[in-house]
Amino acid sequence: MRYFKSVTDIGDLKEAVREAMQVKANRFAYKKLGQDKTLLMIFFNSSLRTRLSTQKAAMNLGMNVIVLDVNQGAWKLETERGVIMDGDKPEHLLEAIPVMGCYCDVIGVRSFARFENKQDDYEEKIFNQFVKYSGRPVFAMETATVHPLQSFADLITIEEYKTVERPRVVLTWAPHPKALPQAVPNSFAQWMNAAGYDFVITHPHGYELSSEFTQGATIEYDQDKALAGADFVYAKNWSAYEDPNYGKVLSTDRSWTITTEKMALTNNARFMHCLPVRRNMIVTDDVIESERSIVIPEAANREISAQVVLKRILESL
Ligand code: AN0
Ligand code: CP
Repeated sequence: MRYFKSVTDIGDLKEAVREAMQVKANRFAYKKLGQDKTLLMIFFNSSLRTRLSTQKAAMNLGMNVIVLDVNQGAWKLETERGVIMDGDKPEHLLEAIPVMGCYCDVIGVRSFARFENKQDDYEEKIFNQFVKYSGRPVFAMETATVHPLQSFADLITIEEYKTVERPRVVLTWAPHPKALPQAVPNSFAQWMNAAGYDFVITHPHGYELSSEFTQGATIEYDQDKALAGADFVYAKNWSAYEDPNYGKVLSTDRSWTITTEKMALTNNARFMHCLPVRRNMIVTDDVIESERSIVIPEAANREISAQVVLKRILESL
């Protein structure tokens, strides 16, 4: 595997989950695979889990790791070709990317949607330039439109905790004060559809996601109806995708917050969230602290999803 961005990059999901379980049972078995290989992680945006779990996964594989926070200490980067660079940005991405490629064997990129231009975001302008100009395998650590390391960890977690072969998995929008990307729900929808679960998405009108990712899911605008019989409740906020409201907050309606009463509508569901989560906006203290909440094991599986991805990339070098 040379690139990791879409669910299709990982191939057969059952096989991927099997490999994840093997890695989890013996995470130091491939310590030689990454010897003398360097991972460079580039962050255009903040991170706690992705940064730590991916670095840990790389260390499990014996790799060296360099982390660069582009906004802290590096030159400010121009990303548009053709710009007369007489402003505050001393370096262009078109030199920076191949230079970064010189110092590593594998590159991970985190670059969120900027909400300036929907087409630029959905064409993955930044990520694709890394693919084109770095000369290295590149994987997504949350791009403008997807967060596949998260979705892979979510899939592993659901497989570990499910009690029926084909669980009912409900992705629910929940309120948040700031405009957040669609990357997590886009990827989650793509992976849940590919896994073949009974998958339902619920959100207020105006929060429809791109059908490129949701195709195959049931869309239910009534959150209570959607939650009925759920085995897993996956809460997440996202901003509007559809024009003319792309990137906007249309609602902060706290009747969508996941409460104990909402969880009582489910089939004793497990509660999931990718984190970071705003308590008592997205989910109440009681629900996230309840024994049905699996947000911590879910985060722990980020190390595993990252390790499978890095292992496969190393195997292809
Ligand atoms: C980001 C998002 O919603 O995409 C990262 C989540 C993993 N969340 C925030 O910016 C709070
Ligand atoms: N879930 C997740 O990707 O968290 P970070 O933004 O902290 O990396």
